[in-house]
Amino acid sequence: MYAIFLTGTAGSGKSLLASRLREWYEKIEAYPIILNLDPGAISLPYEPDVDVRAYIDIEEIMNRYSLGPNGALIMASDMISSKLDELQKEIDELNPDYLIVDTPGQVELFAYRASGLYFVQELNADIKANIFLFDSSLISIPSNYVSIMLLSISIMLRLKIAQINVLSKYDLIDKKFAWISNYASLENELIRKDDELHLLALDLFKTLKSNRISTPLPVSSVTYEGLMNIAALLSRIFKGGEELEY
Ligand SMILES: Nc1nc2c(ncn2[C@@H]2O[C@H](COP(=O)(O)OP(=O)(O)OP(=O)(O)O)[C@@H](O)[C@H]2O)c(=O)[nH]1
Ligand SMILES: [Mg+2]
Repeated sequence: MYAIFLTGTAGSGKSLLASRLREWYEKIEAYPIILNLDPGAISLPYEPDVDVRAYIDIEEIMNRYSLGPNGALIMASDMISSKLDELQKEIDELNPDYLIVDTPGQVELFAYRASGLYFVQELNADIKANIFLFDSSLISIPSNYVSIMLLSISIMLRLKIAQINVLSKYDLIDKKFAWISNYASLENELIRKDDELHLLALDLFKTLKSNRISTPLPVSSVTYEGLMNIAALLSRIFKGGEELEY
């Protein structure tokens, strides 16, 4: 079984992409399942096959510990690792080819606290990969694009598994932002501005480039653009490209 984690800032499109990936793998006649690992999810654009909400109830935590929604979310995220055995048992009984893991909206609660990290490390799967979503709607100028790239590097350094960066909601991008999927034009945009912060952004960008951190893959879960490219990259990570012809 291969595990695919979906991480990214709140509202970046993790849950909808989870459902699109499940559709994709079903289409190629593999057996994918989705694990919803977001205890705070109120409504999801798919029916989860395994659901952490069966074990962690935010409302109950709020009532029992007299917590507000934010405190309860932190506590719920910290409880995820303690439910690994139960979740793993459900997953193993289903015995999928691909496990798609939809993580909590607040990426810091998942990737920067011990519980989420423990879950990623201890989940039993042959190979694990992380898809990090850059939300297109947060990127309007080159320097905030660099700042989101740094967030993705930070997650990569935390989770220490193969990572694919994705530019989500690509259908919403103003196509005049050509620099968004092209390193050479991004560098030109950064050079054209000459205030101090743009110089800092330019320096950081050069570091990313020299470390061969690639530009995020443009993807839309609405038009399905780019979905095949994600699947091809995942296939390369998992099997060295066997499924590329699909
Ligand atoms: N136009 C467009 N909208 C999208 C796309 N992907 C997601 N959305 C919309 O963006 C909103 C958030 O999507 P979700 O999939 O719930 O995002 P999420 O990262 O799971 O959100 P949280 O779990 O709440 O952090 C929803 O209204 C989606 O319909 C996309 O590719 N294009
Ligand atoms: Mg979600």
